[in-house]
Amino acid sequence: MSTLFDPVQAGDLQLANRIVMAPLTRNRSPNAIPPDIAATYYAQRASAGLLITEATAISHQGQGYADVPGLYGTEQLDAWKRVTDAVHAEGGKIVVQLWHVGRVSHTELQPGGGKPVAPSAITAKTKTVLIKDGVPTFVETSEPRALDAAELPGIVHAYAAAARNAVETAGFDGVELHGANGYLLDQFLKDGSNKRTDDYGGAIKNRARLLLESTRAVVDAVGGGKTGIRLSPVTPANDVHDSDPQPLFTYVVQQLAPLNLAYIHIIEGATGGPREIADRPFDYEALKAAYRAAGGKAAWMVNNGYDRPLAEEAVKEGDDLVAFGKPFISNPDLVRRLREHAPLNELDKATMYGGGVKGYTDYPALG
Ligand code: 8OZ
Repeated sequence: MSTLFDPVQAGDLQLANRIVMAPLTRNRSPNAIPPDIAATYYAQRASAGLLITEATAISHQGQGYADVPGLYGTEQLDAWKRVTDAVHAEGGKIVVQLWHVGRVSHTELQPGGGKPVAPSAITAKTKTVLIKDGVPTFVETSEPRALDAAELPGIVHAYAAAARNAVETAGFDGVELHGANGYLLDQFLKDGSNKRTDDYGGAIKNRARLLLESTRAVVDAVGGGKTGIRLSPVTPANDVHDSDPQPLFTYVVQQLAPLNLAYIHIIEGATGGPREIADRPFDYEALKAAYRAAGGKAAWMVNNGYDRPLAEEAVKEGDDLVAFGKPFISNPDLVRRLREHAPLNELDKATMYGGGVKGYTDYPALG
C-alpha cells in the first residue's frame, strides 16, 4: 500500500514522494522576468515530489495580471534557468505551468493596448490586478474580442514553442498546460464562455478542440512523458460555467488517454474554496475511471483543500499525487512537516500577491 511519502513515476518524471507544490501566482516578476529570489523560493521547496511553477504566460497576449512571469523572451528563459538549476541542486523536480489567460486580462497588459482575446466577445465578471502608482490594484477585466479561427494555429504554436523553450533552454523537467480556472483553454471548453458557431464551438468535440490541439502540439514538442495538464471541471473561478460538465470532461480525458501524459491534475470543486458546490455536482471518481477505461496511464493528481488525512485517504484510494497550494507558501518544508505531524506556519495573506522577500522566502523551516 503506497503512502504520501513513497516515490512514484509520472511519465518521465521520477518523483521522490507524492506531495506536489501546486501552481501559485505570486506577482513578483516585473517585466515578466522572475526575480533572482525566485530561485531561492523554489529551491526552499524542493523536497516536494514535484514543484509546479506559478502560471507563466506563453506569449505577451497570454498575460493577464501585473508582474506575472513569461516564457517567451530570452531574459525570461535565462531567469527560469537560474530557478531550475537551484531546484535541481537541491534534488528537486520542477515543471512550468503554461498559461494563456484569454479574456482574463486588461488592455493595459496587452500588446499595443489591444483587447484581450477570447472564444467569444463576452466580458468575464472577474477582476485582474494592475500596478497603479506602484500599488497593486484590482480592476475589472476589459471587454475581449472573439478570436478569428485563423489566429488559433498561432496560439497552438505558442504553447508548443513555450514548452520546447521551457525544457530545452530553461531546464524544466516538463510542463503543465493550464487548462483550468477560467483561462483561455477553459473558456473554450465551457459553453457559458464559448458561443462560437465554427469548428471550435458548439458540440463538445468542438469546444475541446483548442485544448486538445494545444496539448498534442506540446506533446510533439517535448514528449507526453514531460507533459501534464490541469483541469477544473466545475470551478466558478473567473466566471466560467458549463451546462453539462460531466460528459464534457469525460470526452476530454478520453482524448488525452492515448497521449501518454505524465499526469492529469484535477481541481475538485471551487478553486481555493469549497470542494463541493451544491449547484455544480461532479463525479471525479467516474472521470478517473473513464480515463483509465480509455487506456490512460498518467499519474492522477488531485488538488483543492487537502490536509494530511484527506491526502492519505486519496492515495490509499488510488490517486497518485496530491497538490498542496497555500500550505506550500508558508511552509517551505511542508513534506517534512506532514511526515512528522509538525504544526504548520500560518499564511500571511497580505504578502501572497506582489512584494519582495517578505512572505516569499522568509517563512521558516523546522530547525
Ligand atoms: C490567483 C491570482 C491570479 C491568478 C489561477 C493563475 O487561478 C491563477 C491565479 C490565481 O489559476
